[in-house]
Amino acid sequence: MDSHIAIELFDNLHCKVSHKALDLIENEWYKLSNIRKQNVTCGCQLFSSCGLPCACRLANIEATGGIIPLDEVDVFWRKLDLKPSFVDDEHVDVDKVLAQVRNKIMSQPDQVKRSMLSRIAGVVFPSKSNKKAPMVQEDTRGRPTLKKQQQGKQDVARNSSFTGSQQTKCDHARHNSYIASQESIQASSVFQHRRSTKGKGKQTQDDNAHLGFPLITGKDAVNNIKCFKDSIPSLFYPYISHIQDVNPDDGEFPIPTPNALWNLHRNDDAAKWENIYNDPVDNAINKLANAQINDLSTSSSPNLQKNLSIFSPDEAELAKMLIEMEQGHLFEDWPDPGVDDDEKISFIAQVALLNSSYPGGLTSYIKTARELLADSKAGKNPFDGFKPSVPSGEILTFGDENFIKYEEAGVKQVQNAAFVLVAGGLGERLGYNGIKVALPMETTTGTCFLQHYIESTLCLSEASCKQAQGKCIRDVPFVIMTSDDTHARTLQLLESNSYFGMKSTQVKLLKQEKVACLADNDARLAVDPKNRYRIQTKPHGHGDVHSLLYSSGLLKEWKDAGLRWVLFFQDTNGLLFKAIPAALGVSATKEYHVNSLSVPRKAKEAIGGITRLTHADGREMVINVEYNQLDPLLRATSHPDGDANCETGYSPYPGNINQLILELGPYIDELSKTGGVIKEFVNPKYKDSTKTAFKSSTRLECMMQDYPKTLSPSARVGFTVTDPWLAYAPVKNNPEDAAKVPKGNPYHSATSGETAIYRANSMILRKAGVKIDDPVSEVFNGQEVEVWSRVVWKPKWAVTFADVKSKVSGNNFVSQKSTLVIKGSNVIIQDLSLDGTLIINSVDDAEVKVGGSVKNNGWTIESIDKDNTALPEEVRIRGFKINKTEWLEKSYNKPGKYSLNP
Ligand code: UGB
Repeated sequence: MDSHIAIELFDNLHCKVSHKALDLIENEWYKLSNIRKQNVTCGCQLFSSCGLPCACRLANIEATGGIIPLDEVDVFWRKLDLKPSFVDDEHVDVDKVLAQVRNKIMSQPDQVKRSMLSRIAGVVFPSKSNKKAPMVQEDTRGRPTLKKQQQGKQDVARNSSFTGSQQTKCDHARHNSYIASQESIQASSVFQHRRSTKGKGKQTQDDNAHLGFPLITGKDAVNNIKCFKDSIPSLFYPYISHIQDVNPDDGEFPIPTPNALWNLHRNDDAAKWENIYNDPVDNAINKLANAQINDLSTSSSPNLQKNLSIFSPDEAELAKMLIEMEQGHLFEDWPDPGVDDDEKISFIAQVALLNSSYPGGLTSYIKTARELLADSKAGKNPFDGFKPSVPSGEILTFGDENFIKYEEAGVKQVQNAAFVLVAGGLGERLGYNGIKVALPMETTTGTCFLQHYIESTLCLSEASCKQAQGKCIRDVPFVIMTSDDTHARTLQLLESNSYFGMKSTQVKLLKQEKVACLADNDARLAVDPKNRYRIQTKPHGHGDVHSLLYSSGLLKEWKDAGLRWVLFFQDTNGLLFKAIPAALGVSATKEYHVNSLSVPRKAKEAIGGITRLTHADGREMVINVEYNQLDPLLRATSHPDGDANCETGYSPYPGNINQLILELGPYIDELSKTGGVIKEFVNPKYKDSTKTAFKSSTRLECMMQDYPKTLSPSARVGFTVTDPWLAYAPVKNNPEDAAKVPKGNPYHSATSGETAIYRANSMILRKAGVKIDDPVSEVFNGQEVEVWSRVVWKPKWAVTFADVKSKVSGNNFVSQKSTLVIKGSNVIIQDLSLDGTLIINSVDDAEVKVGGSVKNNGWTIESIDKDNTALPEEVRIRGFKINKTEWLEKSYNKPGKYSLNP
């Protein structure tokens, strides 16, 4: 090929460089026109691999009206044979050729040697090449300045394997043996396009991306896009990297399909890449089929319709479902494909999660929401037609014969029970920054709620085994329901404390998902005010625990293992385990399918009331009526005083403390009918009396104690009332709100939660015969509380009243200012007089008799300022701290019999 002779551009090169070099440059020259037409970039392969001017360099030379300078041709081509050459495709004898090359190089002057060696090194060790891509002037249209682009290109040229400048788009397949590593190809290829967030900014700024072709760059392509855009199915847009007007005479269809485009650019060496390219094409075809189906249903949402191409068939199906459920507003502001695609895909991922985590899916959620919102707007009372009355249940008196009998029966049942802690609530009312189960239950020992719950469960289980003459058949399951707000921190708390002595396999965490918020009475899902690609969500309530237990398969597993009971409890009640054995005994003795643990309730106290509801049509149920519903229900049904105390000083309706004991068999039977779905409610805050708009978005909620609502009248639903001081002292209210609680009603704060533990333990010791001073009254964080002796024991010392009684004998006395901490299972308190602080630690096999007189300055309680940020939050929310002034601490670390008698 000598036609280059006629091209002016080559004038400098005639007779100065080899014919092979001229042929290669001429090829590149012709390639330039294709590159221009197809709006692809050069790739600089000829320059990088052969040291000859590549297409973009030729274009630059031409643009400046010059001719190719001799310096543009590597010295290699100027010194070798200038005769025309032929491409030898036959087998290459590497050793022979290398020997020839070596001889040739050795015969050159030093300067030429260096040049040749550097060229060869550049080919063999491409990453070390110092060849740089040329400057190409472009309209930056908001992209990085030319200087910055140039820097980037140079870096790429240095770092990649002959992929040329960063602009290279479609050259990968043509590079054959010089192709870059697969990772670098993928970084810019269609495969990465959909899920990649990299380069998103660049694409969104590109006009072509705005036309829906994010892979096509350059203003020259705009005309082609405009011409053919409408003839190409929109779902292909994101995958098309260039468009060319193909001449119909070539036998090609004038509108290029992706395959046609591909064929235009492929060569045999690159065939291996074809499969990779085919996948997205096949995908796109599938999507087209899917989009055509969906087009029918998404026609009311043009923005969604345009974007269907970016979704997989399943994702498109979800989007279609939203349209069918009249949620088109969610797509209202969506830009064309190519812009924010990743956000759109994560939006659909969120929809998928909301859909899968709600029994019956989002369709069911929206339908129920519409019904409940309509009822709420119409002012329909969920208790319409029902008359409330005081139910009958088992009322226990701590420490009497009956109580001890039930405790014993309950302990026996523990090894047939599973314990379920609902701890998904963030505790907004408390305003504590950590998770509530990590809060110290009391600050004398600093034991947190979760540790106490786990240790109590283990000890009850051990006691149960002992009762069954050591026949321990299983580890008692312990489930914690968490939420996104609490999950990671709960797991971390468990792991960093070796599960507080429980086997990690015994503990299961079930995470509840939040539900979609509702923006209006039509149940239009609320868009997150901070992110248009997110649906706003809020917690669904503790009622989720039933569907989670059911869907996790745990209930069935437990039933198969022979369990009989499931116990549910809340996150911050330090007294709870004092009532569990007796309440479980009541369940077993009375064969209750549902047993709600309750306490006497002060009228208007913020806990639900257990109520018998009887309908005019004969329906009847014993159910918790939430505190905000009880008063209106009573007033509406011939109780003009509403929620009021009776002669006992308490409301006649026992207070629900959300400690439920369900019998597993009937529970599974019921859940297999309902799937664990609990009747929900909605509580919108309307802007005005027209009830047409909400102050803020609302959502459906459900409560675990509403489980009996769907039970048949034959279900045995009962309750067990215990003394108010024994079983309930939750930590729910922040100091400010607690201080506003009407006098006489419980504060439910960290202050009252801790002091209630000292009171209960002191009262139990009193019942067991220990003389304990009366409490003194003090005010912390604006709350007046009784301060009793700080008596604390580990569950291994006693889990029942019978245990306490068996470990206390003789004449014991504890003064009000005293602290007594018992951390050992075989510690006998006998004839002890304590006026100060005494701490006993002992291993299980050590039997320690503690008596005599202990007197020291002890640990005192000091009032603190809740706003003093120098103190930890855990302390500030109590309003007091413990000053450890003087104490006697004894540890018995080896088995044996010991006596402490100071
Ligand atoms: N909880 C969850 O696990 N997930 C959730 O989505 C919400 C909560 P609150 P609430 O004992 O004084 C209940 O918020 O709901 C957990 C009863 O309904 O402390 O206002 C959360 O982590 C009410 O009848 O209580 O009121 C916590 O462990 C009354 O008995 C538990 O659910 C009241 O408790 C309770 O959540 C009470």
